Amino acid sequence: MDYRKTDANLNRACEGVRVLEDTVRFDLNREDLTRECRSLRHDLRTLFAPRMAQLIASRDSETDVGVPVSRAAADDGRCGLPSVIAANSKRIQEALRVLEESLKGNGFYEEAKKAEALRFRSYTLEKKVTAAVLRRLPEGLYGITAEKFANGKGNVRSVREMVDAGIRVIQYREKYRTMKEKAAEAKEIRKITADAGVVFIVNDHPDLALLCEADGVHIGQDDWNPADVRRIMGDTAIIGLSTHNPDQAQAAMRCDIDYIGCGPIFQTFTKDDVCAPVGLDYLNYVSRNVTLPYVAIGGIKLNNIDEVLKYPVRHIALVSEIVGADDVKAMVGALNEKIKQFGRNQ
Ligand code: 3NM
Repeated sequence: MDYRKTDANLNRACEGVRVLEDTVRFDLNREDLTRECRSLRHDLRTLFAPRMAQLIASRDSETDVGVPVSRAAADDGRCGLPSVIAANSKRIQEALRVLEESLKGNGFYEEAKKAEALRFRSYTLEKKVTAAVLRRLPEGLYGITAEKFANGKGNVRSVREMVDAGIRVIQYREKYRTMKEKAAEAKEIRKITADAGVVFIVNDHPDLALLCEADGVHIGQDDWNPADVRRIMGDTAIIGLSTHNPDQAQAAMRCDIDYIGCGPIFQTFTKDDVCAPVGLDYLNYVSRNVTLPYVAIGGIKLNNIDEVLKYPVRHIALVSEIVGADDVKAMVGALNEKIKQFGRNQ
């Protein structure tokens, strides 16, 4: 048995799984996926547990000719969680293939088959973790277009200003334009957001979201069925659903969606068919009872955001206050300052 090679690849595979595990655990708060990663790591260690003494004894990192080669290699320029997950999944799979071949080459066919099964598990895990990462809503301010309240500015210009001001998620919401006009705007907004690495969500229209390759769709209670939207959009799209009371929040948790809207917190004149404000009571309920990410929305302004930030909210949408600001950058800066004061990530 080539213990030194086996030891290196066992460590490589386990380290790769750890990167996935800590991403789903600390970045995504996903207990189910944390459990799956842990179980894969555990089964891998168990497979080699009887040989642990020989593996450790064979270790000789100081004379490894691969160390200077790897040190001299250029940085691969990896950036963002999806590429970290992709790179580490490859690391796991490659290491498992080497382990499998080593076992086979030394006549341990049964164990080689187990290593192969672990490699197949890691393919599925990669798919699940990648989907979870892609479906994560960035924390902080959530920007939404509303041309009617943007002081004569078009939606595209509003988006450019919001993105330049550092907002990490933009929703295209436009009730007063034709589908043709919406398609043209959405495509332009996709380009701006993609260039800036900003998440782009389309309100109401899964077809439009697919057309312009948006990251997700936001729907209201009377729009599409969330399960139908999932079927249309696929496993890696973000789906958000507006909710206005505890029953809707509970129902939302049984759906395959990624966040809920929680509002209107205060009175708003931005949405035509909106219900009466549900106030901070509903936000309080959601913060204590809902396991999905939630976006506080409706009538939130610079002068009342403190009230909202007293709750453990991580996503806040302000429509008219941002798109209608004379200086969007200054407004976003002031709002982010408040968010920072309350110790929340931006
Ligand atoms: N959804 P403003 S309230 C788009 O309660 C939207 O689901 C709401 O605009 C909900 O920040 C709303 O200008 C409009 O009050 C929010």
